[in-house]
Amino acid sequence: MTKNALITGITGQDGSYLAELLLSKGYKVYGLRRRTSTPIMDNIQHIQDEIEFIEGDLLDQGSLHQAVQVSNPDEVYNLAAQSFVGTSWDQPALTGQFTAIGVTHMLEAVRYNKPDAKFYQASSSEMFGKVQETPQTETTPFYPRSPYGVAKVYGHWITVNYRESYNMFACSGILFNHESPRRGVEFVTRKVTDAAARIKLGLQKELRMGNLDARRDWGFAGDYVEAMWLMLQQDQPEDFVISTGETHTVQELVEVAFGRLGLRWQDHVVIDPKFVRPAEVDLLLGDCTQAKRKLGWELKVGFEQMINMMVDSDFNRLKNTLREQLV
Ligand code: NDP
Ligand code: GDR
Repeated sequence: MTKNALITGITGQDGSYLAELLLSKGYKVYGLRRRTSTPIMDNIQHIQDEIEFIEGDLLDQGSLHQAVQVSNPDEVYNLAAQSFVGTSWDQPALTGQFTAIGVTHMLEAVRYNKPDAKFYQASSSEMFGKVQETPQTETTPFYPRSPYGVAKVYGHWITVNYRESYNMFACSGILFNHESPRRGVEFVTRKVTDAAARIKLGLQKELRMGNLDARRDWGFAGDYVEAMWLMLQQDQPEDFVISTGETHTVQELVEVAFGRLGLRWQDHVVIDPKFVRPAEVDLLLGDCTQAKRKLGWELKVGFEQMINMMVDSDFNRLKNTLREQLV
């Protein structure tokens, strides 16, 4: 029997990979999309005819009730959020509304309209913040360091609370950073791969960056959406850490990206205090032993392979654009 899935955040990086995965498994995919005057559908253009879109917003409870009623989902993936940590200091209250309270709105919509649907919440390694132990596991205490991280802690605990209060199948994936050619250009990996490609093509000279010493555990988004799906195929709801188990500095990321194009990063990277955050998460390194053991989840794409994939994608995209402009 065909399963129905409702994805919030369908236009984002993860939403697009998850939609592809679920469509390949024969799901009927419904995507919650908010109305914008200039819709950006880049990530899902290739599959948009296969998705049933429902207009709605995390802040509009009525639209979420309707989304659940219309889609009648077996599985709900709550990926929508204000997801850029940097912006969360500029718009802390709005980040709280979307990223924290938005989760309660989605849970309420499921509880009232389809309480037996399985619910996935997009929790984050940012919740560990000022880390209390390394590597971080499902039991490591949270100490968020940004309004975004604080909001995600709320989203995480309200999901636990609905599981325990209403016996709902509600769980969270505590996902470490994951990237792809579909990553927004404000995030550090894509900012670097896009800039390296522009510099190589003579479109840009320098790249202004913040803290090069921060360490992150970076994986590939395509691998991570498989973990989301696996979590909802379990008999009992449980939260899992999803990570690579490797950590790299931002400088290493810059070295790999510029190296791919034969560039010396030292000739182009300029440190700009504007990109240094008011409070930093210095080190993230996840231990995903539980996910490997209980979900059978496996990582397929490593750090360097992923950065090279992103550099190649940006380089080819920009080269093609330049070629079209010459014609
Ligand atoms: P993106 O920023 O690429 O996508 C966010 C999505 O949320 C977009 O589709 C956006 O729509 C939508 N959205 C934002 N606000 C609202 C709103 N008020 N109502 C409805 N939709 C809204 O994020 P990712 O795909 O990278 O991440 C997916 C989720 O996973 C997020 O919750 C993120 O916080 C979390 N996460 C991400 C990690 C990562 O490394 N990528 C790691 C851990 C957690 P629009 O296109 O209209 O802006
Ligand atoms: P992060 O991702 O904050 O970890 O959140 P981001 O790529 O923005 O930053 C990673 C690290 O790079 C440092 N950095 C810079 N970051 C940006 N964006 N721009 C710069 O110029 C720059 N220079 C250095 C940052 O200080 C930071 O240490 C991501 C998001 O996807 C969240 O939604 C998700 O929850 C977490 O990953 C896990």
